Amino acid sequence: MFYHKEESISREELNRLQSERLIKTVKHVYDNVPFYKKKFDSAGIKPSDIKGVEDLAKLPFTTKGDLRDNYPYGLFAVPMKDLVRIHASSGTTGKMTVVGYTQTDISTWSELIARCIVMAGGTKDDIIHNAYGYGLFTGGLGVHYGAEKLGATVIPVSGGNSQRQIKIMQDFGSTILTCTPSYALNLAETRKEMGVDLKDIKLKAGIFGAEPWSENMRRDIEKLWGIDAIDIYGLSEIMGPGVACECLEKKGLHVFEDHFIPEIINPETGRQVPHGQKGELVFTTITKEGIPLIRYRTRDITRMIPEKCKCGRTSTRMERLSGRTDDMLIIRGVNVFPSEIEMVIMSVEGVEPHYQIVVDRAEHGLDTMEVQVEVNEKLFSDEIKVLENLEKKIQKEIESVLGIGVSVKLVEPKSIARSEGKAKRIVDKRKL
Ligand code: DLL
Repeated sequence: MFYHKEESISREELNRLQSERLIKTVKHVYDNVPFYKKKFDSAGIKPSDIKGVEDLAKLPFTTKGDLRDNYPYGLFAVPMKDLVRIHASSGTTGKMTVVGYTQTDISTWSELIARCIVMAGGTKDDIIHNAYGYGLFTGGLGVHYGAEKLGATVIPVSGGNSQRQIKIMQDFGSTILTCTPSYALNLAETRKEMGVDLKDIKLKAGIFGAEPWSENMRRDIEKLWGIDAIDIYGLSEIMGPGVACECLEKKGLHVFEDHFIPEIINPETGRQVPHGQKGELVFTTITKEGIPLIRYRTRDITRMIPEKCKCGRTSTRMERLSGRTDDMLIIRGVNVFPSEIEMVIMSVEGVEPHYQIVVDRAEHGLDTMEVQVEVNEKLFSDEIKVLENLEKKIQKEIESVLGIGVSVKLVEPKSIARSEGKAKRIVDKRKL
């Protein structure tokens, strides 16, 4: 087992390293980004007030709104001539968020991805089938450079053209698949349709992320491909993929704390929650040059796992994401996370892992939620009674988890649009 040297250091050593890097980063942004100087000044904070990680909470938060207000380059901390790459994420609303990388940033990022591949059991002998989208999205190029850094062979196939993907996998001998979990399911379906036998595919692992998925979906993907499915997390503002990643224990994602300091806060009060409790994930980058971010509010919800991991790495782990503060649907006043619905759907025999949640507001003003779930061919050709009973069963289970009424509609196989990148699970027709 290979560890990067920072992965098994003691808490004290890590603390020292983080403090040193934090102090440097705070000074760097204060001196080079007018936005931070203004923000720190108005909060009455000087860089010299930050003596180590224990002072982190004195610093103000940064939000996606700040990035948008300073579109495109306002938060960059180095002159453009020092940047070698730009990425951007479109998001669902408004302006893109734009990030820039120096040569050192690209090198750090690549090293982190290399560490992720190793955590998934990969080595330089692997053939990485990279089906994350190439372009402004960080998934494609991020994984690409990391795979090369490890010395593995990367196939830059990008997303789409699923039949060709399967042919390439078969002919080129891909051993590790990297893409979104929904695309891994989509590809599994294509493989079956093409009649390609699993024994002609050499995949042994997959590194999946960029969208929420559940433990049950992991089980499905592992079975469909005969692989270890590893969860990778990241966001373009902080770096891209490779902010945290699971090891083969598959018990939460190790955060690369030598580069990013995580905090969990109560999204309403902004205060840190006790260790182990759920809340909003906040990151401070401590080695980034191009666009360092201080206490960046990710809007992602998770908790830190206090226990040590069996793999031997000493870094803290975060639980698989349970949703986003802005993905949370408020249905008739009740907070609903799509992940809770997914958990139920994926535990039912005979339904496919393809679903969509349609939210609307009825004329009388009440919110309605319909969960559309695909069934497999066999079930679909069954008696109507069987389908009705299954609909009722799923409805009851979702209702008992959420505590509100929903309607469930079983739909034909293949009727829900397949994704080649991030899946669109929620259709909110309400005009809020
Ligand atoms: O999705 C970076 C990435 C690429 C991560 C490839 C993993 C693999 P953004 O487009 O900026 O960056 O979207 C970031 O996606 O805040 C989460 O809400 C969500 N997300 C990312 N990874 C996971 C994951 C990339 N493993 C946003 N589980 C984040 C759940 C995830 N959600």
